[in-house]
Amino acid sequence: MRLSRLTLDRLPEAVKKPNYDPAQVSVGIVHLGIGAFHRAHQAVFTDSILAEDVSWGISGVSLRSPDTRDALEPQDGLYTLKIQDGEGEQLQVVGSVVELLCAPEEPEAVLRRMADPATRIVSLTITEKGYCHNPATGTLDEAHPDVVHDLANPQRPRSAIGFIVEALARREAAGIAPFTLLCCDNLPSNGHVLKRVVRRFAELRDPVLAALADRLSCPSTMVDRIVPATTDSDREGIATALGLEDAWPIMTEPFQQWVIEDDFPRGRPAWEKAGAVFVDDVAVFEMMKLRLLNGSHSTLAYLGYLAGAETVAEAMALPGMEVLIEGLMREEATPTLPPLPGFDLAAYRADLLRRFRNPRLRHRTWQIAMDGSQKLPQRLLGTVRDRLRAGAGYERLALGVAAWMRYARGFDERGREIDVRDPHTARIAALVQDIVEPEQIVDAYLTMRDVFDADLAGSDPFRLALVKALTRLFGQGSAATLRAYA
Ligand code: CS2
Repeated sequence: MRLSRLTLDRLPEAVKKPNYDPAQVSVGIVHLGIGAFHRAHQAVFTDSILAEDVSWGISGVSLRSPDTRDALEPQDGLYTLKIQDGEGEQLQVVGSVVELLCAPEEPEAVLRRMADPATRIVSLTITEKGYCHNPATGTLDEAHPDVVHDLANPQRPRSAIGFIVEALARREAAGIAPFTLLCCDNLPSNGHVLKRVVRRFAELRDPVLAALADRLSCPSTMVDRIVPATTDSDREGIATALGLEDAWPIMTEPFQQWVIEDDFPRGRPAWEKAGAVFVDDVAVFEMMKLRLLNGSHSTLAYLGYLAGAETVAEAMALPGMEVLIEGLMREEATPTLPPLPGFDLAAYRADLLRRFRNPRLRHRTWQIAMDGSQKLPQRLLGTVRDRLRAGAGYERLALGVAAWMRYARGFDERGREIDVRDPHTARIAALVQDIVEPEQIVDAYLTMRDVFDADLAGSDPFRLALVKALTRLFGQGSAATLRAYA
């Protein structure tokens, strides 16, 4: 038997259930990119407030595969969240996702939902590459195949940006005020990045639409919760615990954080009642999270993978790793952050180390290693740039970047092929796969101007630091390089 509205009352006592009737919930939010992260984060905050206002249900849209819709539709959108760490676990069934759509199969239904007057917020978790932007500059990549496609076929878009602009055009034509656009991806000033790419795309479509985009509210947010991909063994465990099948449960940690700029002209859920924090300016929080959490995560992922660690917890246990990550955060990244009055950064860092050690989450280094070309600029390279300007050291950051260079080249330390997932896998392979000299490898990577801006690419000290780190990685391997920090 399957989890659904009909079987909700069969759930064991200990499982937390919706404290409202999911059948009464109507759509107020369209979410683009209904992956695991959204379902462990924004959907859970929303679930907590639906008892007070059932008009904020979520229509979850996949921009690529039908998998999530196919898994959740037979379950009326219900799914299980398993929250776990070394101290225990809690199961919760979430009911805030009340509709599932697969954009490539039903683009018209998606556009209709986005243009519906009841839709007041369109939120996004489409990952870094979903913004079709140049990661080094944050501007629209006008040559991106999806951008080219959507400009040629504005009524049948493929990208999130294409959907947003077409939906806004339809609302405008029908005299319906625009929705608030809520970016929930790990990008610096994510609301600004989103607005910039939407505005530029709108301008390329029609100058009248650009004026519309200018008036959009795009609050920035900082989102945080660690959510490893679900495995078949997770599914089996959930089926046993529930006594019901759930085709796509979500695994996560107890920690959750959401900092949001309060700019919602068409209203918003009272997410603060679920623990979200509303502030005037999110930029500092976002920078702190990107540089401390995500910068460490990527470093752990590349060095860990190369040293044979399958998960983040295993990578943390490698001799030297924790010292390296702690030093990267405290000595190299923290001094680059603007002041955060009243915020205890030392406690934040200690908490991150504890979260990375979570023995119950099997967060694969390979998962975090994905899309490095899109992630490195805001996670590690911006920090390096600030350190360079300050005349300060960045040896650990450079080691993280060099580990990406070794990883993305496509072979592990035993010469076996790595399944590198990145929009630029082929381009990187063409650049560096035939070269073996660390110096030449570094130079080839530094030609990627969408990753390394002219400042970084032209810096001799940075180049030398990369060559030194990459030489160590090729000469001794990742585990021995790490051990030197122990
Ligand atoms: C991770 C993030 O996959 C990755 O690149 O660094 O998804 C990370 O787990 C989240 O940002 C935590 O909030």
